[in-house]
Amino acid sequence: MAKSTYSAKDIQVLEGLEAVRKRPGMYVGSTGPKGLHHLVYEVVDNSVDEALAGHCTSVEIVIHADNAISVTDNGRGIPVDKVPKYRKTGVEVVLTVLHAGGKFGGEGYKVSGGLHGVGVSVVNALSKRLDVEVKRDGKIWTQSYEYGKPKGSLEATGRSKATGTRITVWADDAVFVAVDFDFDTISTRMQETAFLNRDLKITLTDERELEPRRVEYRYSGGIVDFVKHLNQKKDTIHGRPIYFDSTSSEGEVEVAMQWNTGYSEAVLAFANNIHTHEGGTHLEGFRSALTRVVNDYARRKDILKEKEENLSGEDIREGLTAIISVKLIDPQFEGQTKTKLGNPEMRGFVLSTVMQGVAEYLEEHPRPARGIVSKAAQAAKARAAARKARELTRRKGLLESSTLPGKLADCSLSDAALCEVYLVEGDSAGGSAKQARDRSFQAILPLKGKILNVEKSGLNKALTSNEIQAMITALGTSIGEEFNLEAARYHKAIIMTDADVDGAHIRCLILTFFYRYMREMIEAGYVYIAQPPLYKVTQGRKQQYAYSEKELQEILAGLDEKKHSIQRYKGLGEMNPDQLWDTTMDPSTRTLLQVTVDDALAAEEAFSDLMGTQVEPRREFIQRRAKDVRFLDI
Ligand code: 0RA
Repeated sequence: MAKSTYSAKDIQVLEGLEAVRKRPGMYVGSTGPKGLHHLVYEVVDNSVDEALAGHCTSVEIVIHADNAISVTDNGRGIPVDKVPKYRKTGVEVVLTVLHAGGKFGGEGYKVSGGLHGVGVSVVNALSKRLDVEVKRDGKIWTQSYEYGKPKGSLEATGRSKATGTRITVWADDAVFVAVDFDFDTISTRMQETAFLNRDLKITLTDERELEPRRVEYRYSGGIVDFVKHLNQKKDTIHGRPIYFDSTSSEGEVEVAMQWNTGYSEAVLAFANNIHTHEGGTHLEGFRSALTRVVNDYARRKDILKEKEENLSGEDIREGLTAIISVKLIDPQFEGQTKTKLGNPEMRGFVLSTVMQGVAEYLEEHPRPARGIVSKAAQAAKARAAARKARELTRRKGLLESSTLPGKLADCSLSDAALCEVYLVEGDSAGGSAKQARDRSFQAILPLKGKILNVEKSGLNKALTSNEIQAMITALGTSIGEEFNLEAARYHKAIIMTDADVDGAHIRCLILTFFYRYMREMIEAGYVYIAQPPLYKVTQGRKQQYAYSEKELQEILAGLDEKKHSIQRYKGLGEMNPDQLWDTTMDPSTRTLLQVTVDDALAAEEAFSDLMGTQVEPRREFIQRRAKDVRFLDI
């Protein structure tokens, strides 16, 4: 009996690839830059799985001149012999069967089931070409694919004693909005991966420039180095990060933690290298253990008196930077973005590990232990004071929009979705903006000088600032625990500051305020930065505006010989209301930058560079980035 050469399995494979190409967003999130970069992470994750299994020490990523990406590892190499169930080579199964990753050789932890872990076959389906090279069994094996389909069979094309896999992909420009990769985006992510996999060497090379850019990450301290890196520009309470780990039948857990003198909490939880943004059982276990242990210790050492209340978890975590990394065989990812760990067994496992690890540390390091407890006690006092201040201001109606600030020139429409408020630096620019605006939907709130630095001052002090109160009441959402996005009076809050260093500073202060107390405004996409022009070029009666140096050069190149003049706008005040409307406020012609907080890690770094207690990073940062506000658009 002749077997059909075209089996049911083949049809399944083709249908699978078709499904991916029909709905790429379902598999990689989007067809924008985020989805495109997922392709890279997906391929890299497979190499990292080899590292997790203990068979791979190095991953090399190259962005080639034509935007192809290759990922090379020194793992075992994808199996080249036939997998009976599919009557195809292991290579072809991995590259064409959806979710094949764990179907054979499925032992060990895998980055599967989450946002990634959709399998390299998805990458293959979304690539106009993919080349694979495997070194295994003394040979070099190669095969090429187009749009997910093999162009020929896997062939031995050379000899090698080494083992490993190289996958090179050319993303399909008919699927993705654009196929150019961003070095910094990949680099940041690879650094994170390197921190999470102690001693794994990851290199990234960009061959698109004449002078190739290259970074190499390898951390012998693993997540301890990660915590040091996050706290690098902060003043810490104790010398070395606390570290402990544990392995059981449930899996592995590793924790590194260190307090700094700041007010924010940066506890990042990972499961099988995936950043679990939405938290989950491992984070719950960590939090309850920490709260219990620190309170137990404080009571036992009589730092917390009998009549005093327990320290709250929030108070204990103020200024804490920590990484919790768990590895488990069968991770369950839940939540809206599938970044919440669901495995119930992780709660108790992490809890008991953290209880023991932290208790031991506190017992053995009495001096840092006192520092940690007294920091928490201070936080508790500050929080109580802030609550009082808030109650006081609320009683006075200051946080409610029933009494709008006197300086606010409100708009007449009441549908928040249509309304915008300009937060304008200085009374004089505020005056121009008031004259320029379309009062039906544009409100103006002038802010005086430097608003208070909220990172340094803490909530209760921030609340006593008139400028901050004016912003809160105008925006209508209240702040912190009482924040309510639905109460927002405007769906656009547009920060408009001068195009100089002071302007950049004030912009950052306002953004820090949003970041710390109204983060949901940023997440909802309600926060924007206005883009006033830098130059006006006048020739005869014709005026043109330039928003960057490059635009200025382009305008100048287009001018004929006649005399022209260039005016450099240093402040908004130098424009008359008509000019301000035309260049910066007219929705049909203006450009607004939408502020997004996508990468909490980078944002945390940017904000503490700018706003932390150390002065030097701040100066450097402002000098480096004063002209470029796009750094926030991450
Ligand atoms: C299936 C089974 C085995 C390894 C791999 C896949 C594998 C896949 C990729 C993708 C990129 N690099 C990779 N390295 C390995 C186990 C092989 C064995 O048991 O020898």
